[in-house]
Amino acid sequence: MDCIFCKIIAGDIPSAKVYEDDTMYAFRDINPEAPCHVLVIPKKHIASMDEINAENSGIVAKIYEKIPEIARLGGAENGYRVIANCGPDAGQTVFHLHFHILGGKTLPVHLCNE
Ligand code: DGP
Repeated sequence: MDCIFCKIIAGDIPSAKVYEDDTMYAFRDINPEAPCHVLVIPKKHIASMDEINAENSGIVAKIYEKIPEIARLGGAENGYRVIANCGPDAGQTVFHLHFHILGGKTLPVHLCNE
């Protein structure tokens, strides 16, 4: 499958790993927008939030259970924000479900740029 994040999971594209288990892989974003900018992805290919269903939502639950630990491993000691962009209006550029964890500084309070 021609998916850049599947290639990262397979080790075909190098990445800065923060955490890994049987279900998920977490690594540093190539264009960090904060001192801690980690992406958490399921090892199973799920294209976006739109593809979450009763069959695969357990994977998402496991990711959310692990996010506090991954955030701390990534360097967010004083809070963090979790973002999942879905579709063109949200600016999703990689169509493999991913959760951005941002922290390590005081983040702007607004939820979008306008
Ligand atoms: P989104 O806009 O939510 O689809 O964000 C995709 C993110 O993926 C973006 O912040 C940059 C990151 N990214 C894209 N390609 C690579 C890559 O090859 N390596 C790493 N570490 N991050 C990547």
